[in-house]
Amino acid sequence: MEVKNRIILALDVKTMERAFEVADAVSDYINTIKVGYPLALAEGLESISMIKEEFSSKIIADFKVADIPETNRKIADLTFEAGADAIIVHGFVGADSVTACMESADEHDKEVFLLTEMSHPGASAFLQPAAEHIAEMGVELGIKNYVAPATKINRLETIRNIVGKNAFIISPGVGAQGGETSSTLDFADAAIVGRSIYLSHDPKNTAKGIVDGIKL
Ligand code: 3DU
Repeated sequence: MEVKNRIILALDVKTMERAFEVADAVSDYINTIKVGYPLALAEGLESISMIKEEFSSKIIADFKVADIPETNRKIADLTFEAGADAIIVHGFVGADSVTACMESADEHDKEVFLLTEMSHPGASAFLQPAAEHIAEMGVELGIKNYVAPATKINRLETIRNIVGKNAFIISPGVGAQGGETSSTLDFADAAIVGRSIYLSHDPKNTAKGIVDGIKL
């Protein structure tokens, strides 16, 4: 996936009005938007196509899909039919559940991102011990896209080493959660930034500042 300026906006706002304001403000700098449960539950799945059409952006649906294969398949089908370019899928549920999403993606000519490990402190209890196995499973399944944490650079590096240099890694946790853009981009292809941008007084300049910092 081509991500302009290597930054993805996590648009975790709860109204379409605010989503449009923020997406419009950053549109010179960011062309890839992650829509998750906050916006989709508040405004419906059509929030995906509305943003996509208005800003010609790519949409990654962060639904952290984690169910049995049959249900995963339905979730992925609905998400792709709503216009998402990619969907984020949990790996801990196992190969059959992930494969169901991959089959949906293939049929719709869309993409799957495999979530290996999360960025918050609590993830160290159960997910971290499994993360390397999850990444290995992704490689065995032929998955190209991964999500790995910006808050734990050594873990991000470990996952990069498993999935290889040709894999595409996006990394949440930059800014509000304490991760730094430059060290994240040493190992990830793109950084995901949410609150630092959409809660700032001036989302446009904040996005510009982040992008300018990458170019230094
Ligand atoms: O912390 P921020 O506001 O920059 O947002 C980070 C986004 O990435 C947010 O949508 C969150 O749900 C998502 N995310 C993580 O923060 C950590 C993960 O491991 C996976 C997704």
